[in-house]
Amino acid sequence: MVPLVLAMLREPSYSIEFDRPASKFTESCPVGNGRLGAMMFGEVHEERIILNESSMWSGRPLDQNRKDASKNRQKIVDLLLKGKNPEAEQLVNQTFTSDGPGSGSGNGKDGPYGCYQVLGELKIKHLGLPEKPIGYARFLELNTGLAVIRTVDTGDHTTFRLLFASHPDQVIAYRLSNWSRPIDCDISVARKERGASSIVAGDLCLDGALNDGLGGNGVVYQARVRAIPQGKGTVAHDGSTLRVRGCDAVVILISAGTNYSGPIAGKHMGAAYKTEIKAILDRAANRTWEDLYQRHADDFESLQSRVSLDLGEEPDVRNTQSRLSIAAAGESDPHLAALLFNFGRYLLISSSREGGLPANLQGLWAEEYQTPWNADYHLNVNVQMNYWLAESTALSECHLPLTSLIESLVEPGKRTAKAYYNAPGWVSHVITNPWGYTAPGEDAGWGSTLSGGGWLCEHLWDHYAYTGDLQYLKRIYPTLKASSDFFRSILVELPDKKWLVTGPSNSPENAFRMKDGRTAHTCLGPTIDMQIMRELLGNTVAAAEKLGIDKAYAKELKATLSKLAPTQISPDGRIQEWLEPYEELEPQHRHVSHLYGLYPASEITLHGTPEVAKAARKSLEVRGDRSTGWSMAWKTCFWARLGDGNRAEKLIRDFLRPVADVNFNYHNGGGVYPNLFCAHPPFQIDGNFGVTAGIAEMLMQSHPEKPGEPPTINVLPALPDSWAKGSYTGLRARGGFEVSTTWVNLKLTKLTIKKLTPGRGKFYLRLPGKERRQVQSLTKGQTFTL
Ligand code: FUC
Repeated sequence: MVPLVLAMLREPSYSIEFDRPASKFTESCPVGNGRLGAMMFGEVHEERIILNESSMWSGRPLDQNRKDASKNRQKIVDLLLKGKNPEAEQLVNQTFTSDGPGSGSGNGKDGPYGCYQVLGELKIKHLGLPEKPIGYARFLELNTGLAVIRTVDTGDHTTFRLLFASHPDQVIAYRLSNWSRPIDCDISVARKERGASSIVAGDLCLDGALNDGLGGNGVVYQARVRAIPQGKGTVAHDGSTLRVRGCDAVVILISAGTNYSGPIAGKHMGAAYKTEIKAILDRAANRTWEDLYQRHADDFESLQSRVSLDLGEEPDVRNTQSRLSIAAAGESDPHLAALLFNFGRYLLISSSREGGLPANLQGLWAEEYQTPWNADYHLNVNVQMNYWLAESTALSECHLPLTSLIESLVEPGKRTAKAYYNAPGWVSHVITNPWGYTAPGEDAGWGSTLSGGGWLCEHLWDHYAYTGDLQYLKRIYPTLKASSDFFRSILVELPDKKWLVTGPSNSPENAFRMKDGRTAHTCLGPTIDMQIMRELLGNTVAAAEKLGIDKAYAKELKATLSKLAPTQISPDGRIQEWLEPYEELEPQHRHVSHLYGLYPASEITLHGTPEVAKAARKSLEVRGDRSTGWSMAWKTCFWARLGDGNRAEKLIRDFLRPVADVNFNYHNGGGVYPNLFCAHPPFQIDGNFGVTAGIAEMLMQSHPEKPGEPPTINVLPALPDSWAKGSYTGLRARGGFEVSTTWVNLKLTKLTIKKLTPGRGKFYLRLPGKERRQVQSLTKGQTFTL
C-alpha cells in the first residue's frame, strides 16, 4: 500500500518528470486501467485531458475473403516454382488480396475495417488563477499510476491536480485542490465528430455512434462525467458545461463505455452500456477520494512491485527531457534504462487487463480520429511485441487479452483458410482488428504474409510454459492444433530439394532482387515462415504429449517437421531471408524477420547452434542498428540473445534518442518522445514493450537451448559494462520460476531461484562465464540460492 504522500516522493527510476505543460500528445502523461485511458496535458488555465476507451472502434465484422481465391493458388504456386516471382506477385495482387478495401491502406476509419479512435476531450477551465505560476511541476508516478501537477502562485497558493485510472472501480478519477484558495472551474467534454454533449441528471454526458463503414452506425458510446465538491462549494450546469464554484476541492469522476460486442471475448458492457456506465459512476461516487486512490494504488502496485530493477547510482538531474538530452550527448545514465523498463511494465498494466481488449499499436492512448495504421493489431511483429514482456516481467495475467484476440480469429480464420487455400484449420494474415479480420491485406507487398496466426500461437504456448497452467493448455490446444492443421495442409514440395515450404508468402515487407534484376516480395517458404512453423508444430507436439492425447497426430507432425525447409546460411555467411540467396532491396530494412528463430523463438541459440548464431550476428551487422523504434527494440532482444550486452545497451541508447516532432516519415528513424512514448515515428507503443523485454533478456534468459530440453536459466547473460553494479528481483523464467540477483563490478554476488508454480520443475543453470550446470529441480515454494 503506497499512501498518497509517499507516492508523491518520487524515485527517479519510477517517475517521468516535466517542468512545463505538454504542448502535444507526446509530452502528456498517460494513465490507464486496461480499458479506460487518459492523457493529462497539464495546461495551467485551460487544461485538456484526452479520454480513451479501448473499444472505440469504427467498422464492423465483414467477410472480406475472395470466395474463389483458392482456384488461383495453384497458378501462383506454379509461377513461383518456375522462378517467376514478379508474375506471381502480379497474380496475388489480382486474385489473392482482400475482397474489398481491406484496411483502407491504413486509413480504414470510414470503411468496414474501421479504426481505433479517441473517445473525447475533457476540458477544465481554471478560473481566477494568476496569469503565470511561479512554480510548475508535472510528473507521472510509475509505482502507483498517478499523474500529478503542482503549480505555485505568489502568496504560496499551491494547486494540486491528480489523475489516475482505477481498475478496481473502473473510473478515471481527477482531483483538484488548492491549499488556500477556493476552487472555481468550468468543465466540458467534446468530440470533433460523431458526438454531442448534454447534461443528464446533473452529470455531463458525451454520446455518439461511430461509423460502421457501410453507411450505418457501428459502436455507440458514452462518457459520463460527475463533479463532486469536497467540503463547501457548489456544482451547477449551464448548457453542457459543469460550473464548479467556491469548493475546497473538487473530484471529477469519469465513467465510459461502448456497446462493443464483437468476437473478442471479455467483460464487455454490450447493449446495456449506459446503465452500467451510470452504475459504475454511482458506486465510485459513494467512495471517498482517499478510498478510491488507495484501492487503485493497491491494485496497481500489486502488479508493478512484482519486479524491481536497480542499475546503480541515481542521477542528479530529474527532468526526463534533460536526462534524455544529457544521455544523447554521451553521458552514462543507466537509471534511464531502468526508467524505460519500469515504464514498459507500467504501460502494459495500464493498457491490457484481463477481460479487456489487447493493447493496440498505441496501447490505448490516441488523440486521433484516424489513427496511424488504424491503431490496429499488426501480426507481422507489432501486437506480438506488445506482449514480449508479459511473461518474463511477471505480468502474466495482462497477457490474457491476447489469448482472447487469438481465439477470436479461429472461426473467421477457418473461412479464410477455406477461401484462399481450400485448407482446414485457421489462418490470419498480417493485420487484424476487433472484428475478426483474417483475410490478406490489400497489397501483395505486405498483405500476403500468411504466418500472422502461427506467430500468435507462440504466445499461447509461452503463457503455458511460464505458468504450467494445464487448464489453460487444454483451452488453447485446439487453437494450436487448428493452426498446425492449416500450415501442414498448404505445404508445397520443392521439386529439387524435396523440402516442404509455405506459399504464396513474403518475408515481412522486404523485397528482393532476382538474378535477372527484377524485384519481388512474393515467394515460397521465406525463412520466417519456416521458423514459425517449426516452433508451432513443435509446440503442438509438446502440448499433445503434456495432455497425453493425439499420439498418432503428434507423430504425423514430427514427420512433417523433419521435411520443412531449414534455416540456411547464405554464401556470405548471413542467415538467408529467402529460400534463395537473393540480394535484399533494402539491406537495412526495419523488419528482421529471418531472425525470428533467434528471438522471440529459440531455434537459434548461442550454445545450442553456435554456427547459426554466428550467421545471425552477421545478419545484424549488415542490417545496422538505427531504425524505427520497434526495430531497435527487437535488435536489443537479438543482441541480448547473442550475449552481447554492450551492443544491446548501445541499441537502448539509440532507442532513447530524443525525438521532438511527431511525423510520419519512418525513414527518419525512431527514438523516444519527451513522455518516453516510442517514436516509430509516429508514436507506436510496440517499441516501449519490446525494449522492456530486451532489458529483461539482458538480465536473465530462460529459453531451452535445444528443442525439447528443460529451460536453461541463464543469469546475467548480456550485462553491459556500464551496468557495473545492480540488482533485480522477480523476473520470471519458463517452468514457473522467479529469479532475483545482485551483482557488483559485473560479478554475480547473489542469486535466488524460487519455484512458484505447482509441481516439480527442472532447469539447467548457466552462470556468467561458467559452463552450464546439470539439471536442477525444485518443487513449489523451494528456492535455490547462491
Ligand atoms: C508494419 C511495419 C511498420 C509499422 C506498421 C504498423 O507494417 O512495417 O513499420 O510498424 O506495421
